[in-house]
Amino acid sequence: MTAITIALSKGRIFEDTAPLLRAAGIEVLDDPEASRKLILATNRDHVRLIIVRASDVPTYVQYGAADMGIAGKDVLLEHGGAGLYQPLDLNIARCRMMVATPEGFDYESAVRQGARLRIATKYVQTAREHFAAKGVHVDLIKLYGSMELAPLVGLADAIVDLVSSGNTLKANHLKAVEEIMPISSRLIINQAALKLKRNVIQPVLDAFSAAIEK
Ligand code: PRT
Ligand code: MG
Repeated sequence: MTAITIALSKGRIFEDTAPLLRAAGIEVLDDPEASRKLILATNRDHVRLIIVRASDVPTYVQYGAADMGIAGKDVLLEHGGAGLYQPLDLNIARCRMMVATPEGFDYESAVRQGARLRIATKYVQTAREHFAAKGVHVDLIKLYGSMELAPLVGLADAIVDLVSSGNTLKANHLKAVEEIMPISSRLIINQAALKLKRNVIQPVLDAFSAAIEK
């Protein structure tokens, strides 16, 4: 039988995907949180998982090193989506892409006055498009993590980051001032693999589609 490789990140995406895989008859045999293995076997001989950084999932699928994968819309917008077929919003790992500032910062009035804002973010493409559409001039500062720190130490006026419970913002005396977009994770498929391995990929796609919470 044609073999397929599915790329996933551990943590919330793996946790939310395991029930969907189960619905497709795929049981993962190792626990990615406990195991140091990067290639995980499943109960189906022809299906294996690879565990990669969330932001690397589209790259593995784009180049066909994985046939399919699951990635957040945040990650897909930064990647650009080249070579990827994105048939399904899985409605998992949901959160919101937000602009956030220190509690005492008057964002509305800074925007109204046409101030130039320094924005720290991991999501430079999304941030650039958002502020360009609003006509706000920004200097974007690329960070790779802990964006919440940037306004606290004078690196930036505001951040663009993902928010789910809001606890991280609150703990750092920041407030969300604008929603950019809701975020969830999508199934992505290598365009060539979809044609060449449709016999294996289509049933997984159908099972996911039937199992997702609308
Ligand atoms: O963690 P790592 O640096 O390896 O990579 P990653 O953060 O890209 O991966 P991971 O596994 O943490 O997230 C994978 C995907 O989950 C992201 O691409 C999003 O699509 C989605 N997701 C859903 C989130 C969140 N919710 C989320 N809350 N990703 C990150 N966060 C972070 C956020 O950046 C902030 O630092 O959680 C913090 C805020 O959480 P609250 O609950 O305090 O608001
Ligand atoms: Mg993370």
